[in-house]
Amino acid sequence: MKKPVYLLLLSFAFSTSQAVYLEWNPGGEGMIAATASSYFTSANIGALLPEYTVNGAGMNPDDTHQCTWQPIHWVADNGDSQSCWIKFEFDKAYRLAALYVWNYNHTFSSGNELDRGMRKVRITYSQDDVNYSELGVYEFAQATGENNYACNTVVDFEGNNAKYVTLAVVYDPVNPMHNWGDPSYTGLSEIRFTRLSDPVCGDPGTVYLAGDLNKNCYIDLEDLVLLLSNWLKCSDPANIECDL
Ligand SMILES: [Ca+2]
Ligand SMILES: [Ca+2]
Repeated sequence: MKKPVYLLLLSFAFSTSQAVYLEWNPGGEGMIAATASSYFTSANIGALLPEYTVNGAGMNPDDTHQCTWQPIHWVADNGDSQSCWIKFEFDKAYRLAALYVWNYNHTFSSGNELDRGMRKVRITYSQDDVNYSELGVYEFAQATGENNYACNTVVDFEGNNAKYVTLAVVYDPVNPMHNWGDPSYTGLSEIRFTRLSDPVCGDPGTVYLAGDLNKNCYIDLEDLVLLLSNWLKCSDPANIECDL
């Protein structure tokens, strides 16, 4: 006897969290502060502040960075090159997805200062600015010196919760790798963070209750109808006639 078949249009359009750019937005939502161990003040263009790495200064519309000598980069002060750090603060803790880096990218007619770029960098993060966890030590690629320099270092933040993130050079006097070779200065042109959107059903790690047949994180009539639509059917490979 043919079993009755129950039909219902069920939604299987699952979504997952998306990476969202955390904009520079002091006083609002997103990144609200950038501080550093020090900054250099140029006689002709003024202070090279840490916020120039996050406020879009020097960024082209196509998300590349310029190489001109303008207040568009951060440079640690002379004497702080081997111990410098830069710290970023958000308005609240976010599940960070990735860090995008545009290293120090200054060129001029007779040469460049690309060797000022941060190289060996310890990345730590915190929710209270007191207790920090280490994400790891990474090598930041050297900038290209082009006026349309595209991001060439991406660090996976693995969804860790952070309100503060610090990038600190790692100095080894025997084999200095804290920057790309400049003996006096270390700098950075731009960074960006992305965060994961708020958790949604379907994200990796989602817990599904027994009976949540359509895996939408609710047990309701849709699951019951799905169950009934297969009532007394079978898929026993040892009994191909069982569904008749
Ligand atoms: Ca910049
Ligand atoms: Ca369900």
